[in-house]
Amino acid sequence: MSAHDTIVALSTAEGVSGIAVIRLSGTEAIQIADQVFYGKKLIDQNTHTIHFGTIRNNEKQIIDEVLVSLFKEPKSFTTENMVEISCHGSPVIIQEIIKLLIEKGTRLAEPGEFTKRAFLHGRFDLAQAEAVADLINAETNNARQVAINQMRGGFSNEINQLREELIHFASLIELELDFGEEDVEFAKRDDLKALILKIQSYLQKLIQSFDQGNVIKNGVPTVIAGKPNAGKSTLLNVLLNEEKAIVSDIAGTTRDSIEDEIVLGGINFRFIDTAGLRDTKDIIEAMGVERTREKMKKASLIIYMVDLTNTTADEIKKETKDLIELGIPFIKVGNKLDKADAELIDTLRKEDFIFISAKHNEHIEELKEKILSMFQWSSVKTGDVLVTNLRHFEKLSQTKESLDRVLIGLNGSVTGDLLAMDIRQALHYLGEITGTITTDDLLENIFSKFCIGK
Ligand SMILES: Nc1nc2c(ncn2[C@@H]2O[C@H](COP(=O)(O)OP(=O)(O)OP(=O)(O)O)[C@@H](O)[C@H]2O)c(=O)[nH]1
Ligand SMILES: [Mg+2]
Repeated sequence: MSAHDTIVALSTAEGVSGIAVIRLSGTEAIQIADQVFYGKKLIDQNTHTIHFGTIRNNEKQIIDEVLVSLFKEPKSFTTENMVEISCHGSPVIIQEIIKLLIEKGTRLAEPGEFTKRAFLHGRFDLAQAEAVADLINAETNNARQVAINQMRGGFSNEINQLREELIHFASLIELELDFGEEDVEFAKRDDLKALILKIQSYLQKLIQSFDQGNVIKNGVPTVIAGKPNAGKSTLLNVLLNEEKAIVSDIAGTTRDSIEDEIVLGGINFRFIDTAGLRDTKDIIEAMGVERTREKMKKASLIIYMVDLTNTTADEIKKETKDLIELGIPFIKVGNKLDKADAELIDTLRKEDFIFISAKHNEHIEELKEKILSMFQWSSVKTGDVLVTNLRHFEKLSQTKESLDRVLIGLNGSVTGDLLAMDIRQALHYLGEITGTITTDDLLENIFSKFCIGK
């Protein structure tokens, strides 16, 4: 099928709504719309105009009254002819209109196909196309801002420019190779080294931004862990402001993990309440404890909670040691402050504990501040460039590794052909980020994750 065949899809959400938008894109989009739209003749109208009329499946039967927006190539999202039909948001109307358009020669779009076409026609590069999906899926204001910064250019321009400079050197070195035995040096090694150092420092900045970018895009899985009865479920409920988990004074109440998300300081936290850690003969509880350990390993943050009325400094020392071995950042929380022993509190104060009463909602704000302080940065602003996409992060890291090898080669005066190989490799990885180099598999992988209609 040609890339220009005309595709159709509902671009607004499924279900009943005030208005729904059905989108068409392709060479024939306007002619096909003209066959079902009764009002003005669309083909004679200017681009970027809106027209009122009816959609009919024959001269007589009106399916709906609609507004049609026209976008003539190349001034559209996909750069192809596009028509957007705004109809009433009833699933029956939507279905009838799409059915009719398919009868007239369009086909149903695949997931992400509008964006894919925009990319293939050079409307934007691959990293920007991926940012479109991130923008739609943004769950916090920060995530929205990062996505829109990337969609509007982000690191694409810089990477493309650095890539161009590197290509220049690669071709000079390859030219040297053509001269074989003769001792020529077209590519000045000092200049090449300076360029690579410049690229490395830019890559390093981007790679480092992933820690923050990843948190902004994917949120922070935060496990609440500790012994049975410490008050973990009570804390989860207080944080969520909802009676989500069962609380009881029976040790071993929570068996499965229970989780939910809240936004704190512009970051999405997924709090995970878990079965209390202890050796138990109860098979189900033991499975729950195993699950807790799994969740802890995958967490980005652990809230380690102790029951101040039922623990000792020695016990805490041992548990903290286990946590340090796990290597995941954790916050130490002493619960049941209302009934706690003053002496124990004094001892733990030196250990950087936060004291709360989950049941009485005391010092919870302090705990929230502590949690946020683990991710301290100011909120994302227009123009800030952060890497949020794992694929980009991996490609950037691979580019950097290839360039590391070029630098080592330059310092050890390696032959031109080896240098050229590593430079080509770096160029390949850079090209994959912005999509100068793509494969069908890569595109399929990226766009299949989009929704239909985008
Ligand atoms: N006095 C006091 N009691 C509390 C506090 N927080 C929780 N509790 C009580 O401690 C008991 C255990 O609370 P849970 O939240 O079920 O404890 P848990 O850590 O989830 O326990 P498991 O699910 O068994 O691992 C309940 O009776 C709570 O009411 C507190 O701040 N002060
Ligand atoms: Mg519990």
